[in-house]
Amino acid sequence: MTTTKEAINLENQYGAHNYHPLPVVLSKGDGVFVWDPEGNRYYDFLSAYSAVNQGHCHPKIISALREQAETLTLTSRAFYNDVLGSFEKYITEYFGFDKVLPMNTGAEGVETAIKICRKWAYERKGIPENEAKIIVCTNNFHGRTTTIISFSNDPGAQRNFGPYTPGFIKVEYDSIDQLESALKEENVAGFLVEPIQGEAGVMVPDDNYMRQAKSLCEKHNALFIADEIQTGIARTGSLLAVCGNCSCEGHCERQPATYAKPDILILGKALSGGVYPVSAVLADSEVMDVIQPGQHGSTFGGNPLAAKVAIAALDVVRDEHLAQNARKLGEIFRNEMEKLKKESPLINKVRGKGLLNAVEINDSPDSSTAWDICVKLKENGLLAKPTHGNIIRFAPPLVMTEDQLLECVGIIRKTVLDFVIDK
Ligand code: IF1
Repeated sequence: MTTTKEAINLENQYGAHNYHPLPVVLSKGDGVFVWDPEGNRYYDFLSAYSAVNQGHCHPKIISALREQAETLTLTSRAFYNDVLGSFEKYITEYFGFDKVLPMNTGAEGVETAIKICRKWAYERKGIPENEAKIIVCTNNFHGRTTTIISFSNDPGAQRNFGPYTPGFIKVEYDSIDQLESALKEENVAGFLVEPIQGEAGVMVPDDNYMRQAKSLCEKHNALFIADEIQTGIARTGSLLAVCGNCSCEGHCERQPATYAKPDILILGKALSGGVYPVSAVLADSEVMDVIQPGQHGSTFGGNPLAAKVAIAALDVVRDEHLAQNARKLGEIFRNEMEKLKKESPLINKVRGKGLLNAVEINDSPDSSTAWDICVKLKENGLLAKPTHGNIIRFAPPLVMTEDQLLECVGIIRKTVLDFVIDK
């Protein structure tokens, strides 16, 4: 067994330094818990950035993985396979769309959505070739490919990766006025947006932002593209964050007024319960049918192993009522953090939806305070990591019980109240 020290040294010596992990090594995961090589147990409050909504190594998902892995893993799309069609039927009915284009990573899903949107603009909207513009938001995070970072405003993600892909217009997040004026520009093909900006620090927009954005896109014949890679799959207390306040757990026939159905929906992360890379782009036929044979794909996209795992992962979300649990526990968590805010000068703001939450620490984003608090949290048995300096994201697996959540609130409370900023 590799010790914590050995594992860290090996990564430092042989791995690219593209991350700065918290000083903890994980060697086992089960449900809401992870363990280090020395057997210390931690509550996981990051959930692999919301990829393990169903909990680590969920038995139903693992047995689907194991069974398919011993049968047929990869065929390429040069041939049909006996799992993909069933998955495509299942996921399109589950989310209420005509068609799905299966990929692997979230960034590939976003790139796929951008290509579909542009192709639709040229072939259905009649925008002149190579003139399509897609509106994006400031402080967005949609992945790390060259095109995606071309429309990032995070210098760390963008600098020295040029030349950049053109064709993107930036507007302020949660600003309907700026979106409306951008939609009036010529050659606008679509609007790509996170229903809640995760990496930016769990920025929750106005309740009506998604619905208003959708209707503005309809008015200006532009595609409304929702990146639910992090907010989807029950994380924010409903099946999708664009469901608004509906506590739906599967495609709801009610189509409540709060539901801002995207023209293109992008899913990833928890679509596989963190067991295998699976992403998917869903759209109705009038959009999806712009893609014809030979125009898009990937070696692993739609492989039988991914398809089987994703079916099991979505079953778990529905069977275990994870959206309802996320909604209930999220309210408790934010209430408890608001109480802690009254007791500690360290906490500036509390925000989030469902079990995607963040606490803003009352110190400069350039300070190490949030990081130092996370190191202390680790010592007290809970793993979380700051995003953007002074904001700590708290996102446990959605299978957590209320008792476990309250125990974690106790750990956070103790850690924050005992914490002394060393200047
Ligand atoms: C890293 C962030 C989170 C995403 C949204 C697309 C993707 C992501 C809304 C791309 C991925 C991951 C990437 C990972 C850390 C994590 C992250 F901090 F980077 F921004 F969650 F907030 N759209 N987010 O959140 O999906 O290609 O990674 O499968 O790159 O460090 P991917």
